[in-house]
Amino acid sequence: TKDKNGIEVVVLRSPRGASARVSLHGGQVLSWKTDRGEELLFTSSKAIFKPPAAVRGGIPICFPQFGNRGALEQHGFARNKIWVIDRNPPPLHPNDSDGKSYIDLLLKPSQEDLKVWPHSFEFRLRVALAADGYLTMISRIRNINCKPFSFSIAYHTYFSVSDISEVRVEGLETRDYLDNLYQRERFTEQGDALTFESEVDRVYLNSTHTVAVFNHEIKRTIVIRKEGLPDVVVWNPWEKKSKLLLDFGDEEYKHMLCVDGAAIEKPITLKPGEEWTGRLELSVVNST
Ligand code: TA6
Repeated sequence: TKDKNGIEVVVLRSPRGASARVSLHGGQVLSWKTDRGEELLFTSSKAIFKPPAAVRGGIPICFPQFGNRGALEQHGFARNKIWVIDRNPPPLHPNDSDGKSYIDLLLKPSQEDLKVWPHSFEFRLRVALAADGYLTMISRIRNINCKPFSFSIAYHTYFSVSDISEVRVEGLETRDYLDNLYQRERFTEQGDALTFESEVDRVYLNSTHTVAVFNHEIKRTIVIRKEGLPDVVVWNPWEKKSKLLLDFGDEEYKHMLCVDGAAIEKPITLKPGEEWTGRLELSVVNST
């Protein structure tokens, strides 16, 4: 269906009333709600809905690169492309289908994509909503008989929070991270949980553990589990950077935090015919 902004969206619903809205533009999850109708993802009130460009918020897919190195646009082109519904996807494990409401999307390079990134790939994305409201995103990226290529990828996940000063993130203790505020220099996280008092723009490395985002004020904990995604991006632009973003309100940094399952430090290389799978599962516990 088309939503109020004229964007093609697919609505996933769980039997108990949880829901998710997935846009064909960019394969972007625009909304993920609990069975009580609470919106768990942040979307900027100044978001620009100009299909197929990515919308500020939700979960844009950063592929085939994260960041703005090299010839591609920032975070690659996948989030700015129209995806199609994949009517007969190659089978996934029954756990990824049984009892779930899901959609399969497919992105293949256009002629102009091949000019900037000359690799023939197929990117299959399954977004699935489980009966208990968990959201799962499974990416399967295949090299279609071309020379080996490498890519980095991130599910750029904007979580909605009541107030950033009420948020702490656990599961990244002792991890090394690349700090985008210091020319991607490498540091080691000493503290216990992460708390937020200023701009943060980091890629935590080799974190296979579960990551949890605690928002005390509203008694909500989001649990992030991932496979094939060793890194975790943590980003909050804070006040100064927010003012530089056209599609982001000056005060909105207080109500969002990006914690992204990603594979960035060690790009993934696929030989002809090889396929990579990356899986992200988001769940809410202790919700009010
Ligand atoms: O989260 C890391 C980051 O690269 C930040 O530096 C900031 O640029 C953010 O992504 C948003 O990027 P975007 O291209 O969506 O404005």
